[in-house]
Amino acid sequence: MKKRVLSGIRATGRLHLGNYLGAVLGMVELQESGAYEAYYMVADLHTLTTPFEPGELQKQIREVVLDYLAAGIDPSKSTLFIQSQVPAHLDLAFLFSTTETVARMQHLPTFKEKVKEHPQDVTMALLNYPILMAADILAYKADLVPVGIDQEPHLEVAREVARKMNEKYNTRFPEPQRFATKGEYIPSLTGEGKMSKSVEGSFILLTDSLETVKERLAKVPTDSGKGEEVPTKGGVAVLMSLVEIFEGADKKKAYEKKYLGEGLRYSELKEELSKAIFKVIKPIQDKRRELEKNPAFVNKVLTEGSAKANELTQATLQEVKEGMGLL
Ligand code: AQP
Repeated sequence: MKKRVLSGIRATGRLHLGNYLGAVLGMVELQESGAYEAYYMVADLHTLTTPFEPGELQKQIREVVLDYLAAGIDPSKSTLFIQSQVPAHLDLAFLFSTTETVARMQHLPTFKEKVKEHPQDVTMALLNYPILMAADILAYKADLVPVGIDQEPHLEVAREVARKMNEKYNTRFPEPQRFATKGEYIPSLTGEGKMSKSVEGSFILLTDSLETVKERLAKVPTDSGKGEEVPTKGGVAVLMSLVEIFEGADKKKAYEKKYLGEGLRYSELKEELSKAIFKVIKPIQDKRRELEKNPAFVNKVLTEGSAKANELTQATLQEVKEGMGLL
């Protein structure tokens, strides 16, 4: 039997370079390896853990589905589905929540960050986010989870839940590991924190035009372009890491040499970098336009995906309920 892979992205907006490099590229790599059974979802239930607009949700779910398919998720090789259409995720989340304490969840760095961002909206759903994520992964008995490094504390919780369930209730869950990509942490264009859908000015979207990419990079804060040490923080460091990813390590070294020598002209760097980024996202945009013309195909992919996901996860739910004495 093939090992399984599970990953998901919240329906909080269109995907950005961080989502693509940190998660989707890994998802595609594992799909293409042929060595795994891959399950990829739009995490619409996770979207409800921070403030959301009900009237916008269906549109946002669709945006993520289109971005996934356009960026290389191939429904003939991977199972693509919407999380809320697979109810075992919620059943398992409740059952798993009996293994973890409130204090353990409150101490997670991801929880603390969200509390700072949304102090008026610290809901039970937010506190329970890592348990729902453990349910997402363990429902499929997934061994590998292609996600960015920001998700590592949540994976630790998933492993903990797996261990406790196995010890207490005789289930057979593997301890899932993160599958890391080269772009496991893409910094925000503001120079502080990570690139994030919900932080305006932090991201470049996969659907951005060349002009928009240029406008976004133009706003990255820089300095005089000359100094004794190349900055390792802030806007200049962000530009350097994007140069390395999109134009290669040699190009980055050449810019660093200029910074330490005659001086670096950011207008030139940003112009070249914009073009290099757009070269990568343009084919994704072309494919997305084709998919937008074919909603029947997209609907069929999702219907078939949730049917397959439901079948598998109902078997896991049965095992857990039996182990816990509910059946
Ligand atoms: N900056 C990033 N660098 C690398 N990977 C990233 N991911 C997110 N940001 C970066 C990875 O993308 C996947 C989807 O994340 P998510 O939408 O489920 O939640 P998130 O991490 O909270 O993503 P955002 O963009 O920051 O969304 P909002 O603003 O809505 O919270 C995950 O694998 C994540 O690691």
